[in-house]
Amino acid sequence: MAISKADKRDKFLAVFERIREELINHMKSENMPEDAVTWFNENLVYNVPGGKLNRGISVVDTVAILLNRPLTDDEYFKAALLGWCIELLQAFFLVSDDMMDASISRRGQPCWYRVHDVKGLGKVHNIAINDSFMLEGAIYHLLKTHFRRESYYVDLLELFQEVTYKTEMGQLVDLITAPEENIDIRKYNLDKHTFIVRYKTAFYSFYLSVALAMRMCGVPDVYEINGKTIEAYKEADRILIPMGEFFQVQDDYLDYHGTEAEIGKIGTDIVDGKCSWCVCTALTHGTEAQKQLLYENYGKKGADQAVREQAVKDMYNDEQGLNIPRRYEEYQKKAVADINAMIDQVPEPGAHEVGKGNRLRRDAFRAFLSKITDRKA
Ligand code: DMA
Ligand code: MG
Ligand code: MG
Ligand code: MG
Repeated sequence: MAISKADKRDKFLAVFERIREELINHMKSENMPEDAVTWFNENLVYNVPGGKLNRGISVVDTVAILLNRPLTDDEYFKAALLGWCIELLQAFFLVSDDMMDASISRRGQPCWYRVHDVKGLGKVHNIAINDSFMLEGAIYHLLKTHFRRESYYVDLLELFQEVTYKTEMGQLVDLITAPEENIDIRKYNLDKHTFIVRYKTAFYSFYLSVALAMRMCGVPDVYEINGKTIEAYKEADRILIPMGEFFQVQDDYLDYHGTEAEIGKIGTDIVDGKCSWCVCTALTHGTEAQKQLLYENYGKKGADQAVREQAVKDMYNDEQGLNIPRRYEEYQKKAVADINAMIDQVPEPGAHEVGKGNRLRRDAFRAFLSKITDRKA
C-alpha cells in the first residue's frame, strides 16, 4: 500500500527530532551555557522544519526511485538525514534572505530576525546573522558524524559547498540588481532574471536533492547505455536547472498574487524593486504608458509605498491590459511541457540494471516536477 503524503511527512519529521537532539547534545558536550543551548534549540525549531519540505523529502523519494524498492531503516535514515541537511541549508538562506529583503513574515510567522522584537524582548536583529551561520555549520557537523566513513563523503561535502557558493553568488546578483537606493528597472529583462534565479534558487532547490541521492546510490559520473555515454550529473543538471527556474517564476508570481494566508509570507518584491519574473514580463510586453507607471512606482519605499505597490498590482491584474495572471498560466503550461520533453530524452537503464540503483531514471525527475506543478504556496 502506498504511504500517504501526510505519513511520509511525519516519518521525515521524526528524523528531524533525532537530528535536533543530536545537535543539542553536541552543543551541551561543548559545555555551552544553558541559555546558548536554548537559543540554538529555538533557532532550529523555528527555522528548520516549518516549510513544505519538498527539497528534503525529495532526497528520500529519489533514493527510493533509483533503488526501485522500499528502503531499509538505515537507508531511510541516511537519505532523510541528507534531506534535513538541505532543509538546514534552506533555513540558513532564508534567515539571511529575510534580513536582506527586509521581509516581515515567513511560513506564517514573523521572520526570525524580528521575533525577539515582536515578543517585546528588545531588538537583537543582528544575532540572526550568526544564527544563520550556525544552521549552516550544523550541516557539516552532521555529515561528518554520519558519513565520514562512506566512500562518497567527499562528494557530499563538495556538493554542499559548491551549491552553497553558487546560491550566494545568485543572492549577490539579486541584491545588487535591486540596491536599496537608486533602483534602475530599465536594466531588467527576462535573461537577467533567468541568470539570477538559476544561481539563487535552482542549484540548491532542485539539483542538490537529486545529486545527493545519486551519490548515496553510487551513480557514477559517467556510464554507458546501449553504447551511448551518459554524463549522469550533467544530465541531472540539464533537467533540474530549468525546473528550478520554473519554481522561482512561481515564487515571483505568488509574491504579488498570493495572499499571506496562502503563501505564509508577505510579498516584498514590488516595494524592494526586485528583478522578478512579473516586472520583467511587464517590461517586455508593456506599452510606454505601462512602463512609465512602473518607473514611477516600482521599488519605491516611503510613506506612500503601499499606494504605489497597489498601482503596480492593479496594472498587473488588468485583464484588458498586461494580464500577468494569464501570461503566467501560459508560461506554466509551456514550462511543464518543455521540462517533460527534456525528461523524455533521458536514456533509461535496462530492466536488469534498474535494481542496482546506480543509474538515472526518468521517474526521479517526474516525481520532483509533479510536486511543484500547479503549486499555490
Ligand atoms: C529566494 O529568493 C532565494 C534564496 C536563496 C532564499 P526570494 O527572496 O525570492 O525568496 P522569498 O520569496 O522566499 O523571500
Ligand atoms: Mg526574500
Ligand atoms: Mg531574496
Ligand atoms: Mg520571492
